[in-house]
Amino acid sequence: MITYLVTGGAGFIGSNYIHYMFREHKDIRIVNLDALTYAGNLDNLSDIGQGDSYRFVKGDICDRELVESIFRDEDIRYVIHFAAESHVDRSIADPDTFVRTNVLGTMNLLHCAYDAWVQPDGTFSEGCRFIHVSTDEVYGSLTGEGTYFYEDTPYDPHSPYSASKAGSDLLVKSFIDTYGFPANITNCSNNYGPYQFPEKLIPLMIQNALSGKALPVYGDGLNVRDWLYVEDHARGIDMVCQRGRLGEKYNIGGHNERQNIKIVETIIDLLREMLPEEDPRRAGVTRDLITYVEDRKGHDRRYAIAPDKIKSELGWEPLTNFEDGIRKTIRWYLDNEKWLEGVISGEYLRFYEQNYSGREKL
Ligand code: NAD
Ligand code: TDX
Repeated sequence: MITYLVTGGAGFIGSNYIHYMFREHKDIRIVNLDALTYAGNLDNLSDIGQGDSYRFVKGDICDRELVESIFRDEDIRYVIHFAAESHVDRSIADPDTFVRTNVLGTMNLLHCAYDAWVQPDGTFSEGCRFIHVSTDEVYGSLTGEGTYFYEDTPYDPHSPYSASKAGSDLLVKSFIDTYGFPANITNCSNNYGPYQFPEKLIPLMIQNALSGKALPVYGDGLNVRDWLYVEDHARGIDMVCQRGRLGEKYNIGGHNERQNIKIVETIIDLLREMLPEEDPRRAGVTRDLITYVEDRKGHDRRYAIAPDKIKSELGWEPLTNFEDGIRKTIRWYLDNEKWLEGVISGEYLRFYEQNYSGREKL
């Protein structure tokens, strides 16, 4: 039985990854360390019981004693590090929390994994590996058509979120370069799918449209993001963990670039198609809900990943195209309205008010 330490496994991508891993692998044990911030939700994993193959630990990745105790008590072979503060708008309002969790938390995990895995001769226990899950936002913003982020594209982060992720990437790189620490960094494009917290574009637009609320589009709505179905990301991480060359960095993305406004229009069209005729909300889901609002500060114009390396070295390819993925996602939110109601807590409503009420309409 191989034991994984997954951090942030109660969040969006982490919980999808845990579901994926239990579906795809037998004889694995997952220890899920998560602080259960506003973004972490044990309902995402309600079908997975504590037992021989799964243990949940509520705690902070910055807590040295706690993380050391996990490495002492468990025979951790792989660390899959998702835990982070992940929302750009929150990082603009409160950068410090991002530095603490994303930079110092990653540093703490690196220390503890190093201590647990290092041998007397300075090499590391056979087969151990640390996967640092990061983002394409570290590369900054693309301008020219047909340009892409490659693994050697220089870092140029603009938001406190992406700067904190860039800092954590560089700390992992420093451990690889200095100590020969067994790690990989993966940089993925925008994910979408089940269990995504409704502060992010796609679930926010689904939730607002269902409630007849305005759909707030930042700026001119022509910013481009490169969307990947979350399960394809989970599979990419798993492939890097099993077969990636140690010390290498892999970009993950499916060449699916879309302007934000097109995403919002697609969601409206699909909700109209998928809501039953007799659902009273259907009539209110129209393009009239689209409201252009003041732009995000430092808003990156375009992201687009070149996934050539992970394709050629590991044979990874996305299996879900956007047309299917967005339908599956909307279906999931329609079928899981209880989940959605459950995560929209007082804290989220306060954030929503702070982020959107001050924005001028354009
Ligand atoms: P999320 O915000 O949905 O989940 C983050 C999880 O981390 C939550 O469960 C939260 O409780 C936990 N967490 C936060 N601070 C913690 C701390 N101090 N200690 C322990 N746990 C803590 O985020 P996500 O969208 O699932 O992203 C996961 C990772 O993937 C992040 O590192 C993010 O940078 C990266 N990433 C996200 C995307 C995307 O589109 N969402 C794309 C590329 C990379
Ligand atoms: O209300 C909104 N209106 C709007 O126009 C929101 C929430 C977003 N947007 C725009 C901003 C972006 O151009 O939509 C685009 C996507 O926004 P987010 O969902 O906030 O994602 P993004 O900022 O691109 O970052 C995401 O992808 C990379 C994740 O949140 C990061 O964690 C990940 O690293």
